[in-house]
Amino acid sequence: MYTRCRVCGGKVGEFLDLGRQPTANGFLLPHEVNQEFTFRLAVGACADCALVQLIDEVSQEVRYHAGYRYHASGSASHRQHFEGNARRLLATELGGSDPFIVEIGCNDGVMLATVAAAGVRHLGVEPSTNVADVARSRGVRVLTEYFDAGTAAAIRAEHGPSNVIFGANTICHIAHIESLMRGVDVLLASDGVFIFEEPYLGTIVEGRAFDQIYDEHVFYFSVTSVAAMAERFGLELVDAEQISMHGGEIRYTLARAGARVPAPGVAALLADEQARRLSAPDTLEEFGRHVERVRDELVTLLRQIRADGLRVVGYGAPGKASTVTNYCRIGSDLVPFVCDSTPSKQGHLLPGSHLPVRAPEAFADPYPDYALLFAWNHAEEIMAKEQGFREAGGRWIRFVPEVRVD
Ligand code: JHZ
Ligand code: ZN
Repeated sequence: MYTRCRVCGGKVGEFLDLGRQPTANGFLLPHEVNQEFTFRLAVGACADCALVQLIDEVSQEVRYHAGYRYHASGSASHRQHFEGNARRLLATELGGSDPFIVEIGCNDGVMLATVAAAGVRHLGVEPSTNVADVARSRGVRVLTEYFDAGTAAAIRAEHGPSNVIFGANTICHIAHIESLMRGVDVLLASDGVFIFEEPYLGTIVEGRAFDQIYDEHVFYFSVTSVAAMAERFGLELVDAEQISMHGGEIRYTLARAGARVPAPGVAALLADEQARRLSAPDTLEEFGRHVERVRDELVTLLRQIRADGLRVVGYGAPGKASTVTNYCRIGSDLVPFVCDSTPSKQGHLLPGSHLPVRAPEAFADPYPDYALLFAWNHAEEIMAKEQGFREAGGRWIRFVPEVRVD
């Protein structure tokens, strides 16, 4: 159990307890339900550096392994986003002679495949061997390891310094972030950049996206906490851009201190977070009370629908669905199944709540009266492909930022 900040050693004050929870990507087969692992999902904020983080953590070997379920290429919008990222890096940071890029947690190669196709030197560092193999099949070079100071030193010894170190939805997963940051310091070229895009505390707190909180997300970054972390390791936050991924993230760019002129957006976002009192205890506690209200309203609604003899099916089985179903205790009595397009999730049960996951075809067979949108960050893509549901009189239920039926 942590009460000390993983970055600065300051005191972490707990503000939200989402109860005992399984690992959010721990999909199970029916015969495995008796061996399920759980831990206490609670979050707190560091009084010194403002970093919001889990109180207890799940070991990385339990989270990332040969059966990791999340495939980053699973949605069209993600594929486009990461291909765009790769093209931009190729045109900017990777334009010099024989550049080298390292990606921390390259998953199925959704970003690096474009870099590999351009013939640029690269290395993905990915501990989950199943997704690493998919990346390799796309021509991506992958080291199946966890990224830390030791791995970084070995990479530097073999390949030389890195012009870009990149991570997307992975840096916030790494509990040994202190070792990761030392590794970045070892590996980064003197004029290199460490770029990472992660769920944003501002979106989670103000957008009420409490389902972003789960075992894999050890940290909930803000511009304030990332700027402080950079400084501790001789780096500087030189850019912070808001992007729409996963409902609202920030892409942070770190360079060696003094190496680049910070973009004006950094100071603006820092001032904004101060003005909004984003990491203040009363702001975070108010968020916690809102989450309890959402839980009560959602459960009341689902019970009413069942009492009226109507059907609800869950749409999407993202990691987020584990948090909300387990926190609200939504079982198959309220939501008989969830449909998801990821083949490796189908035929399995959602962790903790044990809702069965079925292929998307089950959704229309026949359409339910209501669909509970777990993959709300993909609403546009999903609504576009499921127009028939609305036409058949179906209604969508959302719970972020509020419980809403439309
Ligand atoms: P999606 C991921 O979280 C995983 P998750 C990870 N833990 C992380 O850190 C965060 O991102 C930031 C399905 N789907 O992208 C596919 C459909 O069924 O919100 C996925 O299972 N039909 C690394 O798991 C899920 O929804 C569709 O049409 O919360 C979406 O998962 C579409 C578009 C998606 O990530
Ligand atoms: Zn701290």
